Amino acid sequence: MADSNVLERLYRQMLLIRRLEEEAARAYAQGKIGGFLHLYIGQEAVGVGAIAALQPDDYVVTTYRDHGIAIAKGMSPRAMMAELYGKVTGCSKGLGGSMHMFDAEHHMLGGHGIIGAHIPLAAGAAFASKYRKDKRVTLCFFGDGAASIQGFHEGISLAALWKLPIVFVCENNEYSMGTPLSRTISVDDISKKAAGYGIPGWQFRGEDFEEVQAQIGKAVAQARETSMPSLLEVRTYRYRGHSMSDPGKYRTPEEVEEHKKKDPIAIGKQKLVTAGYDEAKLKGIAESVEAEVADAIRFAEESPEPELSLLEPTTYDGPFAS
Ligand SMILES: Cc1ncc(C[n+]2csc(CCOP(=O)(O)OP(=O)(O)O)c2C)c(N)n1
Ligand SMILES: [Mg+2]
Repeated sequence: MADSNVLERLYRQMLLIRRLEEEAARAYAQGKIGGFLHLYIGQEAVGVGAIAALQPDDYVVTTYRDHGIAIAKGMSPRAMMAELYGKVTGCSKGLGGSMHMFDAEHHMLGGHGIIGAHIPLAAGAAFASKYRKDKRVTLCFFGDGAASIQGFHEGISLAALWKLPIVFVCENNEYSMGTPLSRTISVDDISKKAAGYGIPGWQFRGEDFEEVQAQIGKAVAQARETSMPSLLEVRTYRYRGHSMSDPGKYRTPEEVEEHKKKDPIAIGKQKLVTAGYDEAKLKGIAESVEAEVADAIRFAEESPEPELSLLEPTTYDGPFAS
C-alpha cells in the first residue's frame, strides 16, 4: 500500500471532486449554472487514479464529463466553478462552460463535446511529444459510446501505426446516455479491440484508485519508455443521470444502489482507516474540502460575467488572446 500522505492526497482529491459536483448540481437546479452539466459522480477513482500515474507535464484529453479529470490534473476549484457559472474568471473565460475544461498550465487539453472527435486530437498531442522528444505521455479518456465511432478508429489506428506515447482509457460506465452497452456494441470487452490495431489492451475495474493507478501506471511506463500505445478499458458506473436533464428512468434504483456499495470514496476512506486515520483526522480532511468548495462557490458567484468586448478577440484571435 502507498504511503499515507499519497493515500490522503488522492482520497481528498476524490472527495473534493464529489463535493464540488454535488454543489454544482445544486447551483444548476437553482438556475445559476446553464447549459449542460455531466457529472462524474461514481467515477472519481478512474480520473484520480489514472492521473496519479502521470508526471505533471504529461497531457490529458477527455470528453464533456470533464470536471473531475480537470481537478485531478491540477485545475483550481475556483477556475472550474467559475467556468460552470459562465464567469470571466473561469478556465475558458466563462465562454465554454461545463464541457470545456481547459488548463494550459496544467497540460489539460479539454473537455470536448463531440463523441470520439478528441481521440485523433489526443493522438496529435502524442505525435508532437514524439516529434519533440519531450518524453511526455498523453492520456486520452473517452466513454464506451465512443468505441463505435469514427474518431476512435482513426485516432487509435494512427497512434498504433506511428507508435505514439499515448494511453487510451475507455471509461465504460455501462451506458451511452440512456442506452445500455448491450445495445450499442457487439463485444463485452472493449479492450479486445486493441488487437485490431496491434497494440496491448486490457480491462479492469475502476472503483479502487490504487488499482487504477497501478494499471494505468503500467501502460504509461510502456508509452514513455518504448512509445507503445495501449487501450485500457476501465469498468465503472455513474450514479447520476447522463446529464442534469436525465432522470435516469432506463435503470432501476436497485441497480444504482448495488453499484453504490462499491463507492470509490468509501473505498478510499477505508484505506485511510486501515492506515490508522481516526475520526478526528477524517473530519479534518472533510472540513478542509468543505472550505475549498465554499471558497470556489463564493468566488464563482462574486466574479463578473465576460464583457462583450471579449467577443472579437476570442472569435478572431483565439480564445486566450488578451
Ligand atoms: C458525434 C456525437 N454524436 C452524438 C452526440 C450526443 N451524445 C452526447 S453524450 C452521448 C453518449 C456518450 O456515451 P459514452 O461515450 O458512453 O460517455 P458517457 O456519457 O457515458 O461518459 C451522446 C450520444 C455527441 N455529443 N457527439
Ligand atoms: Mg458511457
